[in-house]
Amino acid sequence: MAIINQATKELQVKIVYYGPALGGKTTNLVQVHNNVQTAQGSKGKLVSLATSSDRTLFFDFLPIEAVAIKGYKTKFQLYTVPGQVIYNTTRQLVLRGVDGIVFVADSQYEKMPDNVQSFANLEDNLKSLNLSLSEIPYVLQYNKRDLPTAAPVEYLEYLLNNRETQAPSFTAAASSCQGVFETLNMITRMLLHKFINESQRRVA
Ligand SMILES: Nc1nc2c(ncn2[C@@H]2O[C@H](COP(=O)(O)OP(=O)(O)OP(=O)(O)O)[C@@H](O)[C@H]2O)c(=O)[nH]1
Ligand SMILES: [Mg+2]
Repeated sequence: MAIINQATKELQVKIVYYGPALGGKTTNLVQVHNNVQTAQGSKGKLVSLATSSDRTLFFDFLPIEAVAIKGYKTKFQLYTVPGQVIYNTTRQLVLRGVDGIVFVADSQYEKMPDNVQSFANLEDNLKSLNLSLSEIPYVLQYNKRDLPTAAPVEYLEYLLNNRETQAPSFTAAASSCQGVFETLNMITRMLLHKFINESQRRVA
């Protein structure tokens, strides 16, 4: 849950990277961790709880502190869920208190069923927390664009972003950091807009 402190002008938000197994969620956090210093502000330690083969077992966690935005000292807590289907209980736990979501889809044709299944699983898990995508800011990232087997963006849009209010979507090749900060900047902007504007309106 976002924590906003008007007195100290501090805002803390939780962003969860969600998506199918091996889609590139952990890679996004690794790239943010490696490159954030110059781009956005100070960073904390990247904590990864993974198996020996680098599959996320519980989650990854990366706190980053942005330079003051609109006079607020802003802390973003970035989490990834384990994408493997069997770890659903863990995904539900990590989603608790989520403020914003980045859905990392794998662009490869053969991964489309996994993408669709993971997106439906996200909606189900939000529902079990009495939440829905209509109230939680989220963005889509179509990752692995560098691979020759990547499906056209229009196809991904049709499968994952075919609704009345479309979410912002970004193409990415997270392993070479392409699109990683574009995605993060958009979700943080959406969250700042939501929380700072809302709370200023309440105060006014
Ligand atoms: N070619 C290519 N490979 C990528 C890209 N992004 C990630 N990968 C590779 O895909 C594999 C899986 O990436 P991870 O970041 O571990 O995927 P994940 O979504 O965290 O997977 P789980 O933890 O199992 O849910 C790794 O070998 C990455 O190097 C990309 O943009 N292009
Ligand atoms: Mg992972």
